[in-house]
Amino acid sequence: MSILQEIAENLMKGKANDVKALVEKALGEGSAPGDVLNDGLLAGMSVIGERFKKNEVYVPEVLIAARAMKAGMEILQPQLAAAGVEPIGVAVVGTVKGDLHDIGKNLVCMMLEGAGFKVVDAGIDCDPQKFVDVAKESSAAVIGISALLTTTMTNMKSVVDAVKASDLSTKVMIGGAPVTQAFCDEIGADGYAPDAASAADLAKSLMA
Ligand code: B1M
Repeated sequence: MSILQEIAENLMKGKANDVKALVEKALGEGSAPGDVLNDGLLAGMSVIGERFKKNEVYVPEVLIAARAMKAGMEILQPQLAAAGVEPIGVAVVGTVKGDLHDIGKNLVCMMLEGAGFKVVDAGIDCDPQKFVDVAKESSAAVIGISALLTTTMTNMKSVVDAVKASDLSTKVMIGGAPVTQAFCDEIGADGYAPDAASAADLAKSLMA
């Protein structure tokens, strides 16, 4: 097994310390930072994402894999910057106004990072203008909005409207337990994803 495959395997098992050590070793042995990212960390995270979609692994496994990815990224990030490796795009993610649930939103952030995005977490209870302002500041390609309550999902339309009224060309995707494709069509959002791994796929396709 190559060292990059070893990184992917250990990330899938959530072994943060081993991932960190393997990333250091791979860089020390001369692996390119972009290869360590794509064929090591992102390869492992993408398998976890697929397994999560198929209900073969659950939230805890995703969280520990994401923690291992973070550990590897701490070592890799400066090397990536030095090598001029850019994220595939910026995604701003937040929970809609009035809504304090953030576990699903955090999973979406992790999956987007695992797919190669730079993620700006706008937090919870975000009003429409906050999404617009953060997207402008970060030159975001995608805005992701999460809602867990039937009473707050309706606030997603205000975000879609605020983005349309601004000079942004940022795509808006939505998700969360009560949200559906029909609701997405109704409020004019650019896309709906039923789970965090699908959100990462959707974000990539919205950018394409
Ligand atoms: Co609340 N809560 N809660 N809650 N809570 C629910 C959502 C509820 C279904 C419980 C119930 O009654 N059975 C219910 C909503 C009913 C409804 O509207 N239909 C409810 C309620 C009513 C409330 C309060 C109003 C309770 C009260 O105070 N009377 C209150 C509201 C507070 C507020 O937000 N203003 C409230 C508060 C809370 C806590 C603070 C106690 C806590 C949140 C803690 C936190 O998030 N830090 C909490 C919790 C934990 C839950 C449950 C138990 C779990 C939610 C969760 O994290 N699930 C939930 C019941 C349940 O689901 N069993 C419930 C795990 C998470 C991984 O799933 O967020 O769905 P989820 O994310 C999924 C997908 O939906 C998707 O990807 C994720 C996984 O792949 N996804 C996206 C999510 N966002 C996405 C965005 C995307 C794409 C996909 O693109 C951008």
